[in-house]
Amino acid sequence: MRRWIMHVDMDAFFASVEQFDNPDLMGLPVIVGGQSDRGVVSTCSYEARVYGVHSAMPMMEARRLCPQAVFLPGRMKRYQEVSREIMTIFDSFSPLVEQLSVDEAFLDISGMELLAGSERDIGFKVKRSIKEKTGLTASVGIAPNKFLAKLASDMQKPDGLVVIRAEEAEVMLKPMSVRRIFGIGRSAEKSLLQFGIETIGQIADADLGILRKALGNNAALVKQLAHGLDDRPVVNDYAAKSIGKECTFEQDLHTEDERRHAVLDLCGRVGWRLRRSGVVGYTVTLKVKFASFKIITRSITAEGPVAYDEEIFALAQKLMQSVKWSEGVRLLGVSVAHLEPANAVPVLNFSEDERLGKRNQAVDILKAKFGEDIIKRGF
Ligand code: TTP
Ligand code: MG
Repeated sequence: MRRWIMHVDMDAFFASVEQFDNPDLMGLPVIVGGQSDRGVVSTCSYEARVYGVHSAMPMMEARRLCPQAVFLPGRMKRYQEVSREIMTIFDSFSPLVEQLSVDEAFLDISGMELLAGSERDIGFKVKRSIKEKTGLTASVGIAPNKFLAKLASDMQKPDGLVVIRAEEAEVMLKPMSVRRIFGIGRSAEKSLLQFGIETIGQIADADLGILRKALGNNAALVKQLAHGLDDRPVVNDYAAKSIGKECTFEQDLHTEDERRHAVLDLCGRVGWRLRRSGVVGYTVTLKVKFASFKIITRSITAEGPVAYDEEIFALAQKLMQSVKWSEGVRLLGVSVAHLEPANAVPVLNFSEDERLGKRNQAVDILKAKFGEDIIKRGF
């Protein structure tokens, strides 16, 4: 399967939120940041960037460059709120999302282009979804790896969408300044210059020994990047997270059979998300919302890690037995918490694991290709 990584970065994030919340500011230079004499600019709208204002600039200088701008102190709580909305949108597009900062994330969308038409279509969908739900624009970069995806999202800002293909990467990178490589700051740039190296193309062609002198231990990684290669995975911040899925039913469920089927379906969706994210979990939680809107949750912690549909379902069934089903069910949810990387866990029950592993792998291949509704299991 071809790897496709998407990098999404919101445009002039804090300033755009201010403009959206107060339409009078639309089209005006807006500068957000510390208002005292020693304050610095957090960010500014693209209308203010025309005057040379940028992030991290002293506020005094920004006032001098663009005195007619609207100056605002910023509302961190509000930005966090919008940030959460955006991250939820990302989660709905991919089970494998790595948040980098308040307004940007990597999404692993490998295989999904088979579903959605093309990787560019997925980019459009993400942008449209953000626009619809938050009113804001984002710039999207799509490429075979993180390095190129981040570069791509920056190439057509604001409201951009750029796809870089593996075969065009090296030629495109060649003339770029070494500073375009994430992690090469002013001092690394200086040391490279001592060896006459100014462009990414020159790094690609340089002798590794020379690069080591200039960059130390990072030399090999940087040389790879200069060739457009980067196999760093997209990693979930799974320690803080659980992976789960909920479903509100059009009509309340009343029978054990209906509940069992619904929970089985949820376990399949959760299992798929765990495996795609390369994690296993220990605690399974069942959430039930009854017709009366009363909500209960029940949790169980397994002795060993779980990631296969059958394992999650076995635990969820135990939880179902502990619930008093005295009324109709409006919503059911299954989630798995206490996550860790799958490769950190030694396999104990080898033959059983192998059997389950093969079965789950077959399901995963179908889901990646045709979407997760392609297959439903019966036990
Ligand atoms: P960025 O994504 O770097 O900037 P941006 O979204 O404002 O603009 P761009 O269109 O170029 O992406 O940072 C996201 C937010 O983080 C930004 O809106 C404000 C905050 N921030 C600071 O507070 N200080 C800083 O120095 C930077 C760079 C960002
Ligand atoms: Mg941004």
